[in-house]
Amino acid sequence: MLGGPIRKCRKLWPLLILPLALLLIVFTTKTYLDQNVSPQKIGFRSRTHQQEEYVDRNGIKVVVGHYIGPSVKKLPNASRDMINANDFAPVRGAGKDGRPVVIQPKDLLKMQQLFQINRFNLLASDRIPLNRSLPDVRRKKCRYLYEDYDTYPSSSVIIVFHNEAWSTLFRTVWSVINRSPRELLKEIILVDDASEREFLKTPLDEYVKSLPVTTKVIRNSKRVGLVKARLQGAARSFGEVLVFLDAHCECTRGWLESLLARIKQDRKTVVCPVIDIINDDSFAYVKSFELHWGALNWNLQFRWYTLGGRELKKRKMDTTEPFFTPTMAGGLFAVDREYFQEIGSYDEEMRIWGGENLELSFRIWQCGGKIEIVPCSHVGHLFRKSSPYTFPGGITKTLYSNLARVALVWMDEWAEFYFKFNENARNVRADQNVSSRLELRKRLKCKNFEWYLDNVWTQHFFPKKDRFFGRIKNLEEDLCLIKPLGKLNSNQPTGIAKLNECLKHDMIIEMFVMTKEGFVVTDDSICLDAPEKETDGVKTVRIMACNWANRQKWKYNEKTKEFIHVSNNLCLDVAPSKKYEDGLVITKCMNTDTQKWILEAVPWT
Ligand SMILES: *[C@@H]1O[C@H](CO)[C@@H](O)[C@H](O)[C@H]1NC(C)=O
Ligand SMILES: *[C@@H]1O[C@H](CO)[C@@H](O)[C@H](O)[C@H]1NC(C)=O
Ligand SMILES: *[C@@H]1O[C@H](CO)[C@@H](O)[C@H](O)[C@H]1NC(C)=O
Ligand SMILES: [Mn+2]
Repeated sequence: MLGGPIRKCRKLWPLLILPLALLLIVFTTKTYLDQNVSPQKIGFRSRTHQQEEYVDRNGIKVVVGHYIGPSVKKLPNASRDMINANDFAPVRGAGKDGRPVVIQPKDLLKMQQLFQINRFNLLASDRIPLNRSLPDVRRKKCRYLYEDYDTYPSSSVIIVFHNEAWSTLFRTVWSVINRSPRELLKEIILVDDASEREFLKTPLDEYVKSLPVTTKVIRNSKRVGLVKARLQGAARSFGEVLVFLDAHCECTRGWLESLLARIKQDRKTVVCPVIDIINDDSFAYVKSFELHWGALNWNLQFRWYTLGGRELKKRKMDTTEPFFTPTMAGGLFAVDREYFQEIGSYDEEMRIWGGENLELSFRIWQCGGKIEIVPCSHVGHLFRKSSPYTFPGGITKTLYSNLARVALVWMDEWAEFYFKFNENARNVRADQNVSSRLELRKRLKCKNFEWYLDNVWTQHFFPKKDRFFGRIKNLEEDLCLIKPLGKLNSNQPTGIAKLNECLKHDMIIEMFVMTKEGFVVTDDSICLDAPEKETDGVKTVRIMACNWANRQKWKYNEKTKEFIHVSNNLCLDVAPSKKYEDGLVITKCMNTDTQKWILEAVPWT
């Protein structure tokens, strides 16, 4: 009697497990979403694994001026001896002409151990000679543009280092020595921000004496941070132009002349080279993409964005002409020494690292200067997936204090917008005394942030009085448009445009701007996009990097509540399946309820 039902149960239990498993998946996914959705976490926690440098949609690795936290991977630790050893042992021809270095399988464990010291392939670096050759990556015309360089201002190259590897540090130095006209290079200044490694102490002092260019070494016994260390270097310099470089760069031919030429023309222009990529695994030198400019996202993280419209056309006209950029990455730039002092050098209250590049960028533009990228100047920078540096005082407090200062001094109403969505910054806001920097702003008669947005960063996606900011809600479904979470390590997630429960609190992932031109943009320059031409079947709406083309233009009809894709004259709608996992489409306008949208404005000032 009992046998029957039990056996039946046995047959049934896989059927029971399945829904349970599904439930579990749904639950964990939801928890994951919830965790990532709170505002302070969007700014930081959810990005813990994000890289200091990332690979963009074009497969190009770019700098992000933002600390990301320690490496995720657990590797065998390097011993104390390994950390203090200088195992630089060049192999003839290794890395020649910027080629990659290949490590034999027998050395892989050692390679992994050494990797964590600086978070790059130290074993590979230590095999490449200090004066390795690099390809001339400039456009041909660049070679003849700067032949009268003997009339250019002289320069001091300032390099701050903290526990840098010997080979990367001195390859930087040698690339400067080998590829700068001696007349233009007054000196090199190495500023040690309290390094602990033995070989960076006396051995470095001794080695520097043998260099063919005057090289000063400034020491700090306590960590002072990037800003103070650079200011120490600037204070001891004699060149007419200050050139700041990171301690893991390699300069290519013509890098310096083209920077100095622009400063000679206009001393209020701060110039940056095109930053190429030194691969952190192979040390290959890779030319990077030029049609980018530097800006920032809603969390005040430095970002490279692709150009479009007028700016792109202007740049394509003469590819050797310097072009302007709203912000600079901060690691590599040149500035007239006196002009740097006139505009207030750096905010000395900024600690360790982070935010100083934005502060300087806003200040230069708002106070009458310019920032430009010089396409004839190419410098390779070693990009890492994680930062090896320690942060005395705590990363969160340090970084957000710096960023709060940027917002409080330069961003006017947009500071409130930043604090609204960024709890970490909000928490340290009251601790900031920015009175001396505000005085500086007044003394220099600087323009306001609105001017900066309107005139410098014309493709910005911040809210403004003349554009909508808030949620985009579907009337029928009572759901909100959401920015795809995307993969970690990618700052420009793309995907099918989808709806999500409207969140009770104002969260960045549900916030959109609609510009006067009709672009529907969210943080990180991501736009609502649909195919421009007639395609067969369903036209899926995507969320992807803004390209400022017609396919990303929309029109909202207040009366009918329709959201119209301009070039197709079709209406934004939920997928025919009506399952919101299937995302949004554009279809023939029929004024059905699923085609009705509410723009729910969210106050931001
Ligand atoms: C590696 O170092 C970390 C911190 O210094 C320590 O916590 C960990 O136990 C070490 N791991 C090994 C395998 O020695
Ligand atoms: C590179 O440096 C080594 C010594 O460090 C020297 O022997 C060699 O001649 C240099 N090569 C060039 C091309 O300068
Ligand atoms: C802020 O700093 C200035 C000097 O830069 C000082 O005069 C002022 O008293 C400080 N304010 C507060 C509230 O500490
Ligand atoms: Mn760097």
